[in-house]
Amino acid sequence: MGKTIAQKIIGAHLISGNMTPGSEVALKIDQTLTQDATGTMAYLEFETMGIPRVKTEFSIAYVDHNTLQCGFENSDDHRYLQSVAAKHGVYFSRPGNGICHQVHLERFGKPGKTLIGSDSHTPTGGGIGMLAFGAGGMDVAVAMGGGAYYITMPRMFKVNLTGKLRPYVTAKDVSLELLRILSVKGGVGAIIEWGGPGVATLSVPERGTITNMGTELGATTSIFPSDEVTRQFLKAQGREGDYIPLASDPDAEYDRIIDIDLSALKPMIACPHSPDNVVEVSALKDVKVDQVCVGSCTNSSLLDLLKVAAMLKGKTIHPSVSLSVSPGSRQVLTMLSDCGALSDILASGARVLECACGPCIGMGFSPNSGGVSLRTFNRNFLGRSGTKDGQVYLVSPETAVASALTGYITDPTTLAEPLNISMPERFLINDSAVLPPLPPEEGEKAQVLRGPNIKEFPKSKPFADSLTAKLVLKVGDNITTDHIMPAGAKILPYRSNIPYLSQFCFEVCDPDFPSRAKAAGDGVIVGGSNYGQGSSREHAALVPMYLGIRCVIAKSFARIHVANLINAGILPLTFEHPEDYDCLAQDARLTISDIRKGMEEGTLTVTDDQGRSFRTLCHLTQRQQAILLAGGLLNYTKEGGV
Ligand code: MIC
Ligand code: SF4
Repeated sequence: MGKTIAQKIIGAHLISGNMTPGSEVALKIDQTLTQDATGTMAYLEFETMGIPRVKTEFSIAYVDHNTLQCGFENSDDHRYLQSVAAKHGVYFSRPGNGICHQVHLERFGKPGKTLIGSDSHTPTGGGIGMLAFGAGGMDVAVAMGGGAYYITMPRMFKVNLTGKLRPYVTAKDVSLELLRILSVKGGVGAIIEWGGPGVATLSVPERGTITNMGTELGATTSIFPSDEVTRQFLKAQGREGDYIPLASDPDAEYDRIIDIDLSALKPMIACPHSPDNVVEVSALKDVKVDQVCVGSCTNSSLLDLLKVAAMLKGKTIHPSVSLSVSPGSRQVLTMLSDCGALSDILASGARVLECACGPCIGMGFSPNSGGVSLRTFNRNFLGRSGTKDGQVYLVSPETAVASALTGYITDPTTLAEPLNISMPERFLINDSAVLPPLPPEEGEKAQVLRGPNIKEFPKSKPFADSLTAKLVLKVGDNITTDHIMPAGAKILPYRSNIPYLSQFCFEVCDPDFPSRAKAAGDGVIVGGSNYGQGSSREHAALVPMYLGIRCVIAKSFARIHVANLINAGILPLTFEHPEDYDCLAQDARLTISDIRKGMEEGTLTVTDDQGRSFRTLCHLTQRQQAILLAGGLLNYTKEGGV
């Protein structure tokens, strides 16, 4: 039987396991990336492993999330990251150099290689034919130390593209259309491969937009073939030598095939507060707009911003709209400036922000109270913008600009002038903001600079054979890691200070949760389906663990979060009968007995204080069982586990 692209790359990186969907495979990882908000934790974990130098082909630490320095905290973290990276063989991308996924695609991603990153949008690398996964910081630390990355072998989906996008209809609309079809749960357990004759019409940045947003489908990752378009892109980045062709075999088999005709697509928009709440832009034409933000790792490439500039040229944005533009990288910003496009953006009245995540993670530019904000980003979860009653919509850069000009949500295809923007033949190459690590002899002696913001890593407890704990929180479906551990300018600087962060755990759902959980001692959380979707932040597991949470029982889990729970030593259980969810009430005392035997058999019985019992499933590999019994991955590794 023929192979898909992902099966070929997995096959070439397989350390152990078999490639039948559902079984565990251990993969060799070629490259790692971290960003600052998750990176401090990842390097603290790496340091505890005691390995002097990373063992990957290439590892890099980006600073793009916590760039505002409103106090010493972020500056201290940046110094820590720079020094720990230099010491241990990791490249360091300085603050201002750009958003990790954009810079990685431009400068370091390579077709056919494996990449894991401590950020859920790492699959952006699939735009260049990499097999790239988002992961928790601990998994990245292990991979930096040369350890394998374990995943459940996914099913293979194919999106078959035909036709060609019409003017003002974009890659973002393709992503939103797929979210409309599949929902935020539709990609769980699958790798999405993009194929068909329409692929050749899409540039690498457009492919990157699509693989980036595959994360919102819950997919393990997404990938495009590596073809002539990829070669041209790499050549324009001065990296033609990194090109290899990659395609699936003609007789490769897929578990599901979805057809999308690019020519028939219309501009789409995701309404508050979920990326799959998608309708056609034209359906919302009377909605007044307060704020428009262009940028984020989804839509901040040079191609995107040249289009934005062309649409704004000679025009002024609507007086009631505030427009921000955050270029994805210094390369993008410099090239915009060199060709005059930056002046067109500035002359329109837009505010140009730094090359960083910025408003996407609530680092400034929060909307006004109840304000309507159109964003070219990938997530519009409740409260993520920093304004709890903000109404955030997700759109393409073209829809964003059309709306910024009119003051209302506007379908850009109603605009008269067609855009004629193409990819440059050569990008401007200047990697001076990427600092190489110290040579090994110097690295050994180098000092790591730690500020007072870095607090001790919380200790998790090994499991005894039975657990009695209080049900401290019951939540519904599609709980995101932004609900569990919010981000934003006020909290993000404390990503290496778990005790401080813990005050904000589940703040949007139930501000009393932290005090209740602490008072309860051992606690359980009950969730609906797709619990833990969204960001890869392991803080959404470490903080509940710090607050005493020992177990989460849900209807289903998101992939990265369940791995983070296990790494943090929290037992993830799935209801065998989802109706049992309805019978559970907050404050119940739950007992789980015969944990060791139940883990081996894959089912555990939970009994409440009324004597009612229900069964839960825990399909854990032997390694995962051992990690949990040890009380988390760090304890397991210290005890010699691999
Ligand atoms: C996000 O988009 O939610 C983030 C911020 O990039 C996160 C990582 C984090 O929480 O630091 C992600 O996507 O993994
Ligand atoms: Fe940064 Fe936003 Fe991308 Fe996350 S989704 S990496 S916060 S730009």
